[in-house]
Amino acid sequence: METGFRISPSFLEEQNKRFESEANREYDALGEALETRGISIELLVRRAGAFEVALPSWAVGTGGTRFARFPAGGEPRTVGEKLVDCATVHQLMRITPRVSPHIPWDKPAEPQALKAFAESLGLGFDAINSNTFQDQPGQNLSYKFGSLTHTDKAVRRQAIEHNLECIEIGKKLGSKALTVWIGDGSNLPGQISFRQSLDRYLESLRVIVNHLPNDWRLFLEYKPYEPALYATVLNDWGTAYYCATDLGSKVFCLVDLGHHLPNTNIEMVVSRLLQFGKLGGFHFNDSKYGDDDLDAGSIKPFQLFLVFHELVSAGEERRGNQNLSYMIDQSHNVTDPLESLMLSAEEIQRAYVQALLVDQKALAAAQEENDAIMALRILKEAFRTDVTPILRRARQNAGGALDPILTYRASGYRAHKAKERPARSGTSAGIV
Ligand code: AFD
Ligand code: MN
Ligand code: MN
Repeated sequence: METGFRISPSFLEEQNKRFESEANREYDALGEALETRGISIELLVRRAGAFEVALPSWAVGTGGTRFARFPAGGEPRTVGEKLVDCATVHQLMRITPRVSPHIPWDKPAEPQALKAFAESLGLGFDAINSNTFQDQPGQNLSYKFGSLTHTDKAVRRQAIEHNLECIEIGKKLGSKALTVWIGDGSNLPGQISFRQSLDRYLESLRVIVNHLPNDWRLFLEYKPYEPALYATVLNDWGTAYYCATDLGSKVFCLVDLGHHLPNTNIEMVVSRLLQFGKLGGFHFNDSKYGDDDLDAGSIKPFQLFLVFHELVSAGEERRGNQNLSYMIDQSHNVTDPLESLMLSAEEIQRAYVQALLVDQKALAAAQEENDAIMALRILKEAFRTDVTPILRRARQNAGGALDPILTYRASGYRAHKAKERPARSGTSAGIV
């Protein structure tokens, strides 16, 4: 597999020189300000540097709505090209070392070769995503009326087999988790039996869980509506929690921030799932109205901060195999997807570092004393702190870019890719 154009390390270094003196000045000023608050900036730089979030393979192509898709030039046409784009994001950001693949969109002809190619780019694979919400060319039975919960056992069997195939591919790629999101549900009242469809869901999932390797986890991704616009089978966190509990110790709930009805208190959902030991991970994005898949932190940065505050205050923010899985899930309709991914990864890391600034002891005392104003003030003080110098320094220490977006633009990466990757008709990238 060819990489084509890559940003050279010397170019990156040269670019960093442009931003260095200002970055240093701002870092020193913040260091001093934090010191007076009794906080060590070096410690925060280390924790920021240890933060990781996975990239979704489907988000490096231009997304679309159900009306249209307006692809820009240089879109990746193969899974190899998607990996090269992800590697470029990681090269500049240094916090996105894994890619979450989607089958069959990323189905590799030779999984081992793909794994080796990813490794040569400094990447690994995160949770593998199955897809039974579309029909694929040559597929025997249709998912028009459901997949894992279909009334016809043969359709359920086909959907189960697909998930088992995903596990097999994932094993070869080095994944440790399977994420299952289904489009099953109903568009009209009376169309499905709520009770029987959920029973069938559990019955199908049980077969998949039985095939899960011991060191794997399975994430149940819930969503209130779309494509089923009256009711989905796995509609909310409560149902997901019930199912994850029923399905045993390897099964967890996945919180996609956009999969909640407007005004849902998502940080509280996160806290509950964490408290019950059933929070598996996240799909980060932002939302104004529904499953908008907008860039993380673009609409409700305070909410993102409060989510991380719940994780940090519970001491559960660690990321890794047995801990939480952090993944981005976005659709970039009008931006260069790589720029959106870089900015989003930074916003997620920012929310995490801001949450680390919360004075936990003072907050606990304010809660104990029922001092609501002081409690809010403590949270706001952390949220208001501009931690950009910390994020920059962490990237710089790891060999990344001080200003990823400007460095990316200056490199001409997109123009190079537009030449290397002439658009193919029928290229489908980025649902969602
Ligand atoms: C769909 C769903 C969901 C899922 C993604 C990838 O809304 O967010 O994670 O597809 O399977 O967009
Ligand atoms: Mn999602
Ligand atoms: Mn979604």
